[in-house]
Amino acid sequence: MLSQLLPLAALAATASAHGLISSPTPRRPGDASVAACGRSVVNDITRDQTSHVEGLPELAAADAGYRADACNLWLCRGLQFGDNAANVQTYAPGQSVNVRVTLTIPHVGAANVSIVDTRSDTLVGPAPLLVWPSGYADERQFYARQTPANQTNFNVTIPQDLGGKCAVPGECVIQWWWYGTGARQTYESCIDFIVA
Ligand SMILES: *[C@@H]1O[C@H](CO)[C@@H](O)[C@H](O)[C@H]1NC(C)=O
Ligand SMILES: *[C@@H]1O[C@H](CO)[C@@H](O)[C@H](O)[C@H]1NC(C)=O
Ligand SMILES: *[C@@H]1O[C@H](CO)[C@@H](O)[C@H](O)[C@H]1NC(C)=O
Ligand SMILES: [Cu+2]
Repeated sequence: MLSQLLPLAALAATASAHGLISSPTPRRPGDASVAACGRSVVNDITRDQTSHVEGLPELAAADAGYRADACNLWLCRGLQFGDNAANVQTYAPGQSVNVRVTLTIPHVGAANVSIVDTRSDTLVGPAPLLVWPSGYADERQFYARQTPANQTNFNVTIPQDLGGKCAVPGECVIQWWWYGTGARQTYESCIDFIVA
């Protein structure tokens, strides 16, 4: 992984960076996100696409453009489907999907990958697709270049039964979620998809 090859000086230059899905293309900010979350939040995410959620609610609350009914910062950091309609993946039930994550600064903690109903912010399917209850992005492993490869390159299996959900673009995302326990920072990155 590129970031693991960077010298420490280069890491220091990106000190606010932490993690993001790198493949498939994750949700990105745009005009629809500005309309829902306000420009302050979108500027913050644009400056550092890998940064955490904490701090965004305060930015949003102080921004007249923030619409609490349209922007849930705890789901995909508030990023909206409207900016990402060109990046909807189509998967079949039972399909194995390869996901790559870029970790640039570690904070050991818990992580998971889930299918989420974007309207209700609830889990879709029988269980999260993957769970790391602890030990994700461990600083000691990271700086020794020993982060287990399966933390940043893994396959998830689309469940056979999603209860009829995820047929319409924007309805569901695959969300990668990571919480650095000591740092108290939450990272979220989302893939738009439908099942067909
Ligand atoms: C999984 O992710 C959700 C957010 O989508 C979070 O609230 C939950 O605590 C996580 N569970 C674990 C076991 O990490
Ligand atoms: C990930 O890789 C580690 C070894 O680096 C292994 O111990 C662990 O079982 C693997 N986890 C999964 C979910 O494949
Ligand atoms: C993901 O699945 C593909 C296709 O089955 C396989 O070649 C690859 O090794 C898998 N990757 C991981 C990280 O398990
Ligand atoms: Cu941090």
